[in-house]
Amino acid sequence: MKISQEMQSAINRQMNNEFYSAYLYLSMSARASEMNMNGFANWFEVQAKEEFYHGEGFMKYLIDRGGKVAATGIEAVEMNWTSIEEMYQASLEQEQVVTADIDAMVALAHAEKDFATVEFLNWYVREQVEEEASASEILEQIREGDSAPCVLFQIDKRLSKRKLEKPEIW
Ligand code: OFO
Repeated sequence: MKISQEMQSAINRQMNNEFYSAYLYLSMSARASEMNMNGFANWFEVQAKEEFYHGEGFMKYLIDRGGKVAATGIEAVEMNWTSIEEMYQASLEQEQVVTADIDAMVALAHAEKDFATVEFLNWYVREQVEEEASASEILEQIREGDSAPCVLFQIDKRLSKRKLEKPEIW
């Protein structure tokens, strides 16, 4: 079964959204580096690379289904965060938007009886649980420490150890 035009548009939109997430996290990595918070910068950089794989996953799936990839412009990032806390708040908000978008795609796939796409999207549904949980966990830790420098430095040290693991999406 060939993918529908509506699903093709939704996948292209979501591919763009994932690449925007990559751009967003890379921008946060730059800001964190400017603040000499190199552990946070590492975490955001790894996150940006993961997002690239998420976007690429949509692209490859669309090709496998005989669809046409549309690489439209990626939105500019408003880099006006003044603290690490604001960056994690913005991360959490972005992940909540992505979760809602993926959920809407799953609903569309069910309505179209496109079970291959349902199966494909299930990976992203599970991934979003993790994405929201990790952003909110770090945000809470920062808030519990009341953004005190010693707490921030401890978290920074821990996050410097995050390494990229290429996800097996499809
Ligand atoms: Fe791709 O999960 Fe974050 O945005």
